[in-house]
Amino acid sequence: MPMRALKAIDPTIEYLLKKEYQRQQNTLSLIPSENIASNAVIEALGSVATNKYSEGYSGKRYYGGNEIIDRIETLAIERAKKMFGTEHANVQAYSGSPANQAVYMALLQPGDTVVGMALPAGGHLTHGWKVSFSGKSYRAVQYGVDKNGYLDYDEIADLVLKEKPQLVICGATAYSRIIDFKKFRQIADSVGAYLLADISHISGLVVGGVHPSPAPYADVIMTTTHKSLRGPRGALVMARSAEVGVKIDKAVFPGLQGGPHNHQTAAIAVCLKEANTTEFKSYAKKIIENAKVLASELENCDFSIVTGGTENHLFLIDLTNKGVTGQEAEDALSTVGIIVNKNMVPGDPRSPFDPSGLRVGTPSVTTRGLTIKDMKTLASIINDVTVQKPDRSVLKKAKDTVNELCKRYPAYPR
Ligand code: DSN
Repeated sequence: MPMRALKAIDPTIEYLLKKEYQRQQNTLSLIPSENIASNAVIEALGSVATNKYSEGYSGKRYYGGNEIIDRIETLAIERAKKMFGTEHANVQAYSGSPANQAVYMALLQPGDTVVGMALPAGGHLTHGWKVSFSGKSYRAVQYGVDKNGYLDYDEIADLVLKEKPQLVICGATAYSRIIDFKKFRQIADSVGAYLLADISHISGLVVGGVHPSPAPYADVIMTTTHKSLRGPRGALVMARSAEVGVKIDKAVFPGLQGGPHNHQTAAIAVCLKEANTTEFKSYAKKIIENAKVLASELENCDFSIVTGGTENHLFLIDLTNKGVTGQEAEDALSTVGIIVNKNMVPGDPRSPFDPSGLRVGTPSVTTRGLTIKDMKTLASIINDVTVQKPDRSVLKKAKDTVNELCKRYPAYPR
């Protein structure tokens, strides 16, 4: 990706971006929330649409000169509605956390009760965790997972009946099983609550047809656009009814944000077009196949996989029996070019800064083209490296293999 103008003006940033490009080419990301946006998405992101102010919505802006931006935003909205099967879509939220904040603002009053999944159990900061706006400005009650790592729907139903929230949130950042949106709808209905499905992690699987959709059940669906959906950083907030849609739009603008990031909107439109292809469906299927093989190969090497496997793009490894912490494993794997993130496991006695587990996911490597056979190779490397004080020759051999895989499956083919 030549950056001639940048090099002339700011060689330091050009150099650092080149280094980051090389880092991405020369390592494999197994971070489940990361992916590789296409050149088309990146071109839209780097476009002149960034120059334009467009506060408001298509046809009703507070600035002149928005004829073209209106067309871009309308295309993004129409594609999102069609793809996810919703009545309404807002494409302006800057990213997932502000998008969830907009949902709270649209549907709740400060102090209202929200039931969401706890962060250490696999939820998200904005699902009611105490340090985020969602736990500070609302009465947040959290559910977790059972001792085997599964959602316990009966327990969640009891909690909701007891706490009577105005909003129930389902969706996770570290949960490897299918989410039963219909059950969550029934649970929310038991107290007349709204249901928000945060499908940021799995939206690529949902539109790829390999994970059930929350569209028939959730009042609001929120997804970031840069995870399995493989677009630019950004978010979609979609509503089942026009009535809720109006509230969402008001909350995003003028409630929380000013001018939308039009270059981001254009890139979201591009990623939605890319997601509406048979190639994307095949990619979504392969993500899960790769994750299942990687998890079972690791299990064969005596790694303890939370819930014993996966039905989506990710899984958690509890490293306790290996005598290695999440941080140690993350560091060791990083030295051989495999990028993962340390993670808490259910009931983790350790701190989030050095937890007992790793979170592993396959969207990024699947985009690069890695296959089931390569998952076996990766499992073998992870097994060799995730030990106390790995031998130098082991590390070198692992790094050579990762280098070879990176060359065979470039993030950005030249
Ligand atoms: N930070 C994201 C993740 O890694 O899952 C969630 O927003």
